[in-house]
Amino acid sequence: MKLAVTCTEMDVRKGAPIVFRGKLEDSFKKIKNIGYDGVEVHIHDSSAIDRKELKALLNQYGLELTSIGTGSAYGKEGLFITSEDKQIRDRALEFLKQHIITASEYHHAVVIIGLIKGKVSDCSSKAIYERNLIESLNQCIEIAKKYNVVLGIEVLNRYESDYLNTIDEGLELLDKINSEHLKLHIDTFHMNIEEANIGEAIRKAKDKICHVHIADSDRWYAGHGHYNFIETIEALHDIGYSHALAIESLNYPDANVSGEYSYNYLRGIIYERIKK
Ligand code: LER
Ligand code: MN
Repeated sequence: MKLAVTCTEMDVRKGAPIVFRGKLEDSFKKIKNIGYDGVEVHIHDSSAIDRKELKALLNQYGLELTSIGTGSAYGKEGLFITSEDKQIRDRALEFLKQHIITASEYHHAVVIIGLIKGKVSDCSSKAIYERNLIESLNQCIEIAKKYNVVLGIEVLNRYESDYLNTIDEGLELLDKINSEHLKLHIDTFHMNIEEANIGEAIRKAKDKICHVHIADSDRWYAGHGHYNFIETIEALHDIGYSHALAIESLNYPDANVSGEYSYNYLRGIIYERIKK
């Protein structure tokens, strides 16, 4: 299991769960010094970034790109892939396509489909929402297949999304779509709210999990709250999960302290419990 941490060059609000902000090079330097294996970069518009420069920076600091956060298209521009307005839907899909192209240069850089999937309440009915969701996901999958990228649909808590709140619901959706290019992306903060038995839910999902977000129960760094990380890490180990645990927490009291605490706390559990 690898440890990664979120970072972005976007202007994000203080309480957003992204740890390192500001110039990527400065963040990468600090992230590497802490000991992390990789980074999850939150990008607004992938077509506007210098992909070569991103790759060069990652190589320079020996960091893996584990995932791309895509939610700002929804947050900043109101774009979502279930919209009944075809123009909005197509623009959201184009954003995802550009992220897929960015991800295609890396071994396992998951393109996250979280907030960009939109909400049932943004549509006139649940049936329309589901129809649009499946249609759009299938379009994304075609592109992901072409570029050999995995899409991770994120299971979010009920206060942030009115659709896909539990791993079970995620598995039901995957059954309907059935593609190796669409898997589940889980998040400890959301699981803490929604899952009756987190270990059991993870074990049930098996190889359908492609990415994991980490924050404690209060969304601070791992170790600050009362989330049972031992249970989650043991369950992930049991299902052979070998990808990243990416810290997506508040950066309180500051990015360095928060990044360092999460790293040390999780490294300790991984070392003690799974001897790696
Ligand atoms: C995004 O990964 C997420 O977990 C949401 O709660 C948005 O912040
Ligand atoms: Mn998340």
